[in-house]
Amino acid sequence: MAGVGEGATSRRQRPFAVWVIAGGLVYIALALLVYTLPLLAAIGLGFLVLLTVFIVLLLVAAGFTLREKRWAFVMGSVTGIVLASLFSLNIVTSASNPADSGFWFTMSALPVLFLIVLFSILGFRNAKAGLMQKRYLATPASSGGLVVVAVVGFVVGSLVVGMIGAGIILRNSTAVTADVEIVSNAAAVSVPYSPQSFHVVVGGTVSWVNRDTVAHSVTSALNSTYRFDSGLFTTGALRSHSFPEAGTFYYYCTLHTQMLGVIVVG
Ligand SMILES: [Cu+2]
Repeated sequence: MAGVGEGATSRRQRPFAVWVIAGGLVYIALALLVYTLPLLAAIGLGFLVLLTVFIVLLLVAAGFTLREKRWAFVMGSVTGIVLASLFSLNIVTSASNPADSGFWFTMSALPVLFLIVLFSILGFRNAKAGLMQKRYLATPASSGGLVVVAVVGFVVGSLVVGMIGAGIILRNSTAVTADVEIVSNAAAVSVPYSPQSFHVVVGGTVSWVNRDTVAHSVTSALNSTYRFDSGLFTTGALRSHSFPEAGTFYYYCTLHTQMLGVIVVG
């Protein structure tokens, strides 16, 4: 029973820094789950396993961070940084477009990761002497608390501005017309590029507009003798390509390889 009493005492005395790190890690784990759940139908089993591994690693690191284990400080930061680098392509396209479904995730998870790494480095360096010895790690009424408030303020601000921007982008994008539309929820439907087959004369230009809330590409099929690649483009964005020779050209999306379309030239 002595152990229970001890636990209650140490919980009350836990330094502010470990709450910031553990809270941040739990936030990223939950946000990752919420962000990827609607995409589950479109992603493969391998990705699902990877996702589960990351969520478990984040939660384990959070738990042991609360116990002020030095290795947990390292584990949490490294897991977060590896996760960010794996998603770097999505992060760039999501952050550039508030109408992208990943915008909220990127704009909240990245600043939170910054806090995790910052407090983990400081926590690791001060773990031997004890985190309570440094005021900025021990209590929110310190420079450490100010940094957290500033970052949370930045996140809330960018999400509010993003919501306003997303409304404007979505309203404007309905006015944009193109030959082929990338439809809403494209990664999960049977006809992602509509019309799936588009006919154009030799030398003609085909345009695509993205009406989905995630980035996609228009990229020639791997076995195609004629290569073209739009690169990733997000909600409301337009891409076009001219076809100088006759033929049947299949294309797909580099992010969602099951998305297929075809251009018939001639
Ligand atoms: Cu795609």
